[in-house]
Amino acid sequence: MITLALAKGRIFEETAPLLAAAGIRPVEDPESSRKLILATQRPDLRLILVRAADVPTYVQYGAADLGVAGRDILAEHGGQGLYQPLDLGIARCRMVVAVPEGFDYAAAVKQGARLRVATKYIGTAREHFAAKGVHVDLIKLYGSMELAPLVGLADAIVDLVDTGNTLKANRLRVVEEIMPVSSRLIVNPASLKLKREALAPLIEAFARLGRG
Ligand code: PRT
Ligand code: MG
Repeated sequence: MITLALAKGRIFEETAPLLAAAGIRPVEDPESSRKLILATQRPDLRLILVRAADVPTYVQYGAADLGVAGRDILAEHGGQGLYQPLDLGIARCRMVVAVPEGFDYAAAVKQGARLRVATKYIGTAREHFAAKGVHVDLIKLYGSMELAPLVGLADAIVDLVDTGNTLKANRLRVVEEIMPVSSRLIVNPASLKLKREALAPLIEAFARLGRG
């Protein structure tokens, strides 16, 4: 049995066409089903649905043989125990530093001010600001980071931006780009050895269909 870990929402929606092109279709719609293990029309392949941030953990421990995870999630996870053969080029966005429109970020940094930064990407943010020599106190949030500067919780946020509409609607602007983000195929190294015959054609199909 091959187990593929995916997150509902963006990741599933953008992975589904790649799966379909590789001849894999879930037998139920994950968005409406409450099941966490979904059979596919291939008897030797099943999907498990987990939180986006948990995909690397399932693959690292071999509970899933492979998965699809954003570079944002992988950077935060660290990538230990994961083989990352492919950038699938899906679910693209950017990880950025954003501040309220009226906040002079450059001046604050120049003055050596200590900034409060809210984010769910604590590790990545710490590395980014340390490399720039910017002093920060990081505040861990689990979502809706855009709210934090509006209510005085933080001076800045580290978050993902796609169209920029969410930042704009909340009167925030990008001041630094941390990294471009897209989703990658991740594989458990032991699975790759033990199930190579089943996994190799799948990885090759993803390689042909992805746009990395
Ligand atoms: O839902 P859950 O809390 O479990 O996790 P999640 O919200 O992180 O998962 P999900 O499914 O929303 O995102 C999964 C992955 O999609 C992320 O890990 C990224 O790799 C990728 N991705 C691509 C994005 C975006 N684009 C994106 N725009 N993830 C989140 N966003 C957010 C962004 O932070 C902003 O708040 O979408 C909002 C809208 O963006 P704009 O700029 O288009 O307005
Ligand atoms: Mg979400």
